[in-house]
Amino acid sequence: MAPLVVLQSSDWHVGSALSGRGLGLTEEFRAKRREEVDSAPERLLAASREVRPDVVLLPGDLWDAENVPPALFRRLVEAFAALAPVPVFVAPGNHDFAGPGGFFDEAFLAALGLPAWPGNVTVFRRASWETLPVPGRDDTTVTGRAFLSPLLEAGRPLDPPPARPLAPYALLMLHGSLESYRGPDAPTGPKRTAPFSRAELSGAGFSWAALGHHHAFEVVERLDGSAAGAYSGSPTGRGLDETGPRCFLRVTLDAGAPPKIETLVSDCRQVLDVSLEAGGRDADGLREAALALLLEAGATPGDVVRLTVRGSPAGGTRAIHALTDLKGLVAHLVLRDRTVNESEGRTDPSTAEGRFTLDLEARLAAAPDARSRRVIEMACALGREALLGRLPVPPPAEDV
Ligand SMILES: [Mn+2]
Repeated sequence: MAPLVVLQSSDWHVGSALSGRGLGLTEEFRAKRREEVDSAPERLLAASREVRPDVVLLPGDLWDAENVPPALFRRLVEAFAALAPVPVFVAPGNHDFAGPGGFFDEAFLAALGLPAWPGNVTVFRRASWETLPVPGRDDTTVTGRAFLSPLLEAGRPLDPPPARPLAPYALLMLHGSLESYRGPDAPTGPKRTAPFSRAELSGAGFSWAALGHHHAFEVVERLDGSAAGAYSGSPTGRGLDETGPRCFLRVTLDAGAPPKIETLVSDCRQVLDVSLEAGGRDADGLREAALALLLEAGATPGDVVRLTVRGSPAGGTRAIHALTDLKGLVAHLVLRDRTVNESEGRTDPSTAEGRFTLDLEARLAAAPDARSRRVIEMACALGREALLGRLPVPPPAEDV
């Protein structure tokens, strides 16, 4: 039996606006990054030429919203057609759901004069599990299902699991929330959809599960420690919930051996979110510490970085001003000042500064939400600067 090579990716979210993500991207850079997000189909094609897979698995969220421009859909199907004769399987997720009148609807495509899905692509269009053969591999099947709407699904897709087909290589595609997932985009409460547990996935008995929905690369292990499946994660970092290296997965299945998982770099830059403790440093000290931090985080000139400074710098040192020079080191640097000026008598009620600080700290403690807290923090920092006789410098605009 020949080994089976799978190329896996998901959660491209092409057509993402990339606004309101707390990165304050310039218009020019945002346009560039949007084009990078939208070029996922071409990058998958390039990866496929390197990997030479037997099958490509795409478990959902290829586009971000139903109103994705037709031009982006066209790019997608053109890249898929160029993958031929490699068979491609798509299991629509909650963003690219397979509802009537959408891009998975052949009649809708014909009416709009858009290209049909190429012959090498198989789309799961039903909400119930379905098992299909893999063209050219009579030892392999793919079992999948589709989201038919963007609504969250509370039902457990693997309880009970679909019947494990008899084929030696039985692949599963599942768009949903692994309950133990711990990535930065891990859902809290109701954002969870089609939930399943590690035990349910292991128990379903498939050779490999290609998972979509969560955006960080994460392998799900069986109870014996071998890999049952993985989230490849999104191939392009779009925000602070998609930090670090991004990848496509090459998975090799070989008879009884555990699956071999290799990552292929899928993004030309990364989003990094790092935090610096001011630790009483002056401007030079802060710059030096920030440089060391960026180096340690693996920042490269193409990256998008948010650097938050916390704690207390040396008296009179303004962290943001000290670090502005670093902006040239990466493609986009967001500086966040969360420092507190711990001067003596900071909360001494016999001084104006002390009374002001105590009053604002009381308001801070009673603030109803994160936005109000942030507004009070800024008022406190600027007001104290003014009371100390220093020119208050408003911080750069930020998404609260
Ligand atoms: Mn997604």
